Amino acid sequence: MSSQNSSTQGALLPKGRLLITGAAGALGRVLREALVNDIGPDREWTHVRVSDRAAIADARPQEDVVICDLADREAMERLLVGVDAVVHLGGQAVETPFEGICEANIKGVFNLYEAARLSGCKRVVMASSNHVTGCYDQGEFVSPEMPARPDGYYGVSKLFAEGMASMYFDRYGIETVSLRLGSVIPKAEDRRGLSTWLSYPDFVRLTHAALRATNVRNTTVYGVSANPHKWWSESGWDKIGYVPQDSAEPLRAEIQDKVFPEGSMMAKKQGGSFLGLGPFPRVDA
Ligand code: 15L
Repeated sequence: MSSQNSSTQGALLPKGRLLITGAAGALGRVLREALVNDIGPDREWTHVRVSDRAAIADARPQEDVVICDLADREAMERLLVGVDAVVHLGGQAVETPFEGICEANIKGVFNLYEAARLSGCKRVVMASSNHVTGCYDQGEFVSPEMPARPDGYYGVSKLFAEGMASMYFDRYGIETVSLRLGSVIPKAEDRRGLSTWLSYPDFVRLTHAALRATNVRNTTVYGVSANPHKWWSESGWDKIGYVPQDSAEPLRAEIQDKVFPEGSMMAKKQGGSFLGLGPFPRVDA
């Protein structure tokens, strides 16, 4: 899905109340750590609510913790009350049987946007994924304007999220920056990662940019570090002001031979290991 109905990069959003879903997960923890000094009456965020289905063991005094299941519509409506902007990191993060994806990533995203509409929330930063285009061949250069080619139910669910972002902007004016994240891990681990790696600091830069830019309308960008052999376009980066500073390339000698078996879908397609998952046996109720 191409969703570049975005326009200019702008100044910072006004101070406000931020919600981070998926706050107990790896990306949630990285983002919360980076934001810790930005919370307070005179800071960028006057109030930060952190939410997850799991307990948030390391919550800080300035974080308002709410345990919430994305699939619970009423709970989501309560969660969004008083929120100006959301970073949506919650949901299923890997390829699984459809049932799990459906609850967390389909119903969950519906609940998120409906709750945002009802509460008057103005901005969503959506953790989308490179798996929206995971069936392009490795080495092919892909931009957000090109047709989606999801590599599994997870990728399809992220495409659904991007569709919801588009519809909720066009109909209700809620702005979204969808981040088609690459491999957000401490360091690149294999040859694919030389193209797909997004460092933790660049993930924080990207998320900050997506939160702060004004007049983003509905924009989709790839989230990747400045890897010289990345497969994804920088389209939209200038609009939100994202400038990556890290690169996986220094690890090339160490990891370039770590690859899936030649000829396998996992070696051929951009989605890598996700192409090795499924079809799944039927899950009976
Ligand atoms: C993702 O979107 C997933 O959440 C993560 O588990 C990784 O698979 C990553 O993409 C990737 O493509 O490396």
